[in-house]
Amino acid sequence: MKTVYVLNGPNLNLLGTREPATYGSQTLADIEASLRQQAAAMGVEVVFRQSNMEGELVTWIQEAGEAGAPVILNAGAYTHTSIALHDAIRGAKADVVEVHLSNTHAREDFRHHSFISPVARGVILGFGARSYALALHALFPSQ
Ligand code: CA2
Repeated sequence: MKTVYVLNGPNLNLLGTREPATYGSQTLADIEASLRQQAAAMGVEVVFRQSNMEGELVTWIQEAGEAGAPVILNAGAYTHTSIALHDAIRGAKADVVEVHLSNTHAREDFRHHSFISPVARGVILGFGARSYALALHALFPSQ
């Protein structure tokens, strides 16, 4: 069975509790449940994780690369700061789709730069929880 890693960075565990105007009202568990349902219908297994720790995300990207599994990555604020995540994606030759709930380009200047985008296969942002589903369909178009 094909596998996709869905990796979520810092503070995404707070989804659904605050800032619904920016991030929607779904919790991360809601997003996980909906993605699992869609992936199951496509015959794809989901490894879904969240961490507030940069190094843990690095380890998981390496794990996905070793497994040859693509990654849907919402690195949260590390998107805008993390050379370590950039290097992990490059080093692991991980096949990454960068996703964001919000349209980061329509927000503060410091959210306009991504260290992930140059090493990602593609980027999907601004569609709320649907960004994750769109990434899943982008990775597995014929399933
Ligand atoms: O839009 C996205 O998906 C982001 O990756 C979310 C990050 C933000 O730093 C990025 O610039 C864009 C923040 C996730 C934190 O989410 C919260 C949810 C509720 C309350 C507080 C934070």
